[in-house]
Amino acid sequence: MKDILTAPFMVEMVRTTTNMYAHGWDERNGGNVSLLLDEREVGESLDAGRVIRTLPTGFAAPALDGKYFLVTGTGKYFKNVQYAPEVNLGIVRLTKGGEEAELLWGFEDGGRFTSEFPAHMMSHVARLAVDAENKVVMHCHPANLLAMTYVHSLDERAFTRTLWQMCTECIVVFPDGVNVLPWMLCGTNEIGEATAEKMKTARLVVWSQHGIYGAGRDLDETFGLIETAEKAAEIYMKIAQLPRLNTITDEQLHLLEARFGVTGREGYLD
Ligand code: 2HA
Ligand code: ZN
Repeated sequence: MKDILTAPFMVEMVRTTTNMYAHGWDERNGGNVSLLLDEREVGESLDAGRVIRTLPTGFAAPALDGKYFLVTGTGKYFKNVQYAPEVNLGIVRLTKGGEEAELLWGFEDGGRFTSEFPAHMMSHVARLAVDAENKVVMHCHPANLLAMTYVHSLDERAFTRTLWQMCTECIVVFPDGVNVLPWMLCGTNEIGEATAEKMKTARLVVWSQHGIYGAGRDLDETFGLIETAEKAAEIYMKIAQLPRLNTITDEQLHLLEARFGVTGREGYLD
């Protein structure tokens, strides 16, 4: 049996959560990440027949029955993941149509998965229906995106267009744009369902006055997606109160579409 702490998925998860903390996106216990694992990968370093504990999830997700996830723990600090992955992270297998999670590794202090588990699992279902390669759901609290939700219209087209105009690369990195939820109570099935609904049409979903969700095929890509949107929001927050003399025009955004072989969200460009 291989050492699970050196498994590529574990190393990447530790590096990514550490980096998210370093970026200031995950103060205290803020943020959560879930990574869909390959059964074969898990089997190389774990006896999948040995269930440590069974945890109720409080929702159904039949599409994820039998699937394995590496996930951050509730109340845990990203700052600490690198020093004690076996306490701050856990590997679970969903059973009973997603209503139960079998803990196979981690949460060694008796902990459990993130309070945002519903939003994560429901978002995995939504993204997998659009992209069979999707593996990651990532949530964090980047300051500029959050700040933007106080001063910018929450209209999804307007919000997306503003971000696209802030850096040349934005439309290339997230042509599907950014969907936006109004403020909602976090940690509930309701916000989970609302997030998953928004995930059907975009890989980024802003939670107003709270943070952002990103989805992607690996941890690096998903981190980069949020990083790019947050950079654009940072530029916006720097210039929002200044007279704007120049911008990236829709004509230029169309040139980027052609050059990089992407298509911006239908109806978002004039
Ligand atoms: O506490 O970020 O949304 C973790 C969170 C909740
Ligand atoms: Zn949060």
